[in-house]
Amino acid sequence: MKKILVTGALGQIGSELTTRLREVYGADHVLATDIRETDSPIVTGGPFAQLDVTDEKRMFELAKTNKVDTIIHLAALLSATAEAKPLLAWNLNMGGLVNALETARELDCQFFTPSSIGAFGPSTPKKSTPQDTIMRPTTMYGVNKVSGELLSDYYFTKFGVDTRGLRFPGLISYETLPGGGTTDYAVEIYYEAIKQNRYTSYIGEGTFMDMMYMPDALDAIINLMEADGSKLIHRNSFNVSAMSAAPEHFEKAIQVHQPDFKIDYQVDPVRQAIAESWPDAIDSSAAVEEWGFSCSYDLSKMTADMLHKLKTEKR
Ligand code: AKB
Repeated sequence: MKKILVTGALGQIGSELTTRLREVYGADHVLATDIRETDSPIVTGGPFAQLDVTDEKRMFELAKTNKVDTIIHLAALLSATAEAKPLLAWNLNMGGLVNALETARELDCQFFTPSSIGAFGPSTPKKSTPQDTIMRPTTMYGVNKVSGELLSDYYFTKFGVDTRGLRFPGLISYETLPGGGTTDYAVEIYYEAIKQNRYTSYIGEGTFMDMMYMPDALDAIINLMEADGSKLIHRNSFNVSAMSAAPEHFEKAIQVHQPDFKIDYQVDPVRQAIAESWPDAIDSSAAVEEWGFSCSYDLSKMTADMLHKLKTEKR
C-alpha cells in the first residue's frame, strides 16, 4: 500500500485529491501538507503537517519520518498570480519542485506533479495540439511548467525517479475555489449562476480553452500513478482534456437549467492575453493509448452536477 505525501493539500486539487487518496489508500497512508493550517477536514481527517515547500530540510524530514514512498507535489502559484509576481512564482514554483524532486530522489519515491495547458505558447498549434509540439510559452507560469516538465523527465532519465505528470486544462470543482488562474471564470460562473443568475466574464466571447471536471482529474491522477510504468512512452507530462469551451458555451449549458441566466463581458486584458496564448483544444490521444485516460463528464453533464452540488451541498 502506498504511503503518500501531498503538498498544497488545502488548494483546489489538493483538498479533493487528499480526500480521495485517503478513501483509496486509507487515511493513515496520506500525509497532507500545506503552508496554511485551517479547520478543514484535510487537517482533521488524517495526518497533517504544516510545510512551506521552499524549506527542503523540513520536506525531507517529513517524508523520511513518515516513511513516504510517493510524493504528489501540488503547491504552486497559478498563471495570473505568477504573471503579477513573476520572481515569487519562479522561486516558489521551481524552488518547491526541485525540493520535492530531490526528496523523491533521496528516498526513492514515486513522484507526481501537474503541468498545464499553460506550458504551451502562441507558436504552438492551437487546435488538436499534439502531445509533442512547439512549447515556447510567454508567461512566467508557462516557463515554470515547461521547465518543470523537463526537470521531471531529467530526474527520471538521470536518476531513475518514477516521475509522472499531466498537462491539466482548467479544472472545475465545487469544493474549493481556485485562486489566481486564467480559467477560474469557468468555476466562478457556476457560483454566480446560483447567487445572482448572471455573470460578468473577464474572458472574452469566443475564447476557447480546455476544461475538465474535478472527479475526472482525480481519476486521471490515480490512474496515471497506478499505470504500468513500462508502457509509458511519455512521462512529463501528458495532454489531458475533457472539453474545449468558450464563455458562451457555459452560458448555454447553464441556461438549460436556468433559462434566464445571462453573461456579459468585462474583459481583463492580462488574463485575456494569457488565454489567447494557450491552445483552443489539446489532443489527449497519447494519454488514452499509453495508460487508458478517459473522462466521464462533458459540459452538459458537468453543468448539471455542478449546479446540483452547489445548490444542495454549499447552502
Ligand atoms: C490557470 O488558469 O492558471 C490554471 C491552469 C490552466 O493551469 N487553471
